[in-house]
Amino acid sequence: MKQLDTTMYFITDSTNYSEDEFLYRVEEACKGCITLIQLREKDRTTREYLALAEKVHEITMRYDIPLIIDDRLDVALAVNAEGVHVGQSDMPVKIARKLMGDDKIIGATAKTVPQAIEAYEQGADYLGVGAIYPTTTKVKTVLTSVDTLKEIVKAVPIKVNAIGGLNKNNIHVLRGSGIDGICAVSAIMKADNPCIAAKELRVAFNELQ
Ligand code: TZP
Ligand code: MG
Repeated sequence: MKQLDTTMYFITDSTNYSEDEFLYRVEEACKGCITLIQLREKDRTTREYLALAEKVHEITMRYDIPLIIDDRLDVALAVNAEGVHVGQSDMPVKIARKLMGDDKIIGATAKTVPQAIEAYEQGADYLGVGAIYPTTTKVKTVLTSVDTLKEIVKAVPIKVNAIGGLNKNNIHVLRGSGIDGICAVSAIMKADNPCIAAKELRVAFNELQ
């Protein structure tokens, strides 16, 4: 049975960190009650991505936190990660599912109800929906309204997470939206203490319920 709790989903960004500092922050976040982690690297060669994924997986396995690899099915399969996340211009969910098998977690980005339904029908386990707020993280995205987020939650039976510019002081807009969890990059990655930041964000999310 695959384990999937998307409540506090930490997405990494190694930009501006030495490898040691990055891995330290990943481990601190793992101690801070995150439930899922995604390695998201945009500027690395395949070999660099692979090497980093192996190191991150070694950490996440110790904390029993499933590791999702952004975009790269080959890297996910090579390191035996627990899943992959695909965007609208990445590998279609249907093909990702065929290549990864039923036991792996497949996440997809959706910004509209039709995209969400398509991803669900093709076999996605969860959706990331956003950006809810403008973000400083390097990403090509547009804003998604909380109303659209709510419509997506109603339209599909799989887990739905909100993403984009979220922190403990602004997630109150998600109250009553029915989401299963939140995704955060900067709020944890750039925090003075990623462990405390992850805990605080999770507490803030739990308070919405
Ligand atoms: N997709 C939509 S917004 C985003 C991604 C990957 C980045 C979110 O980063 P942050 O720092 O939590 O705003
Ligand atoms: Mg992508």
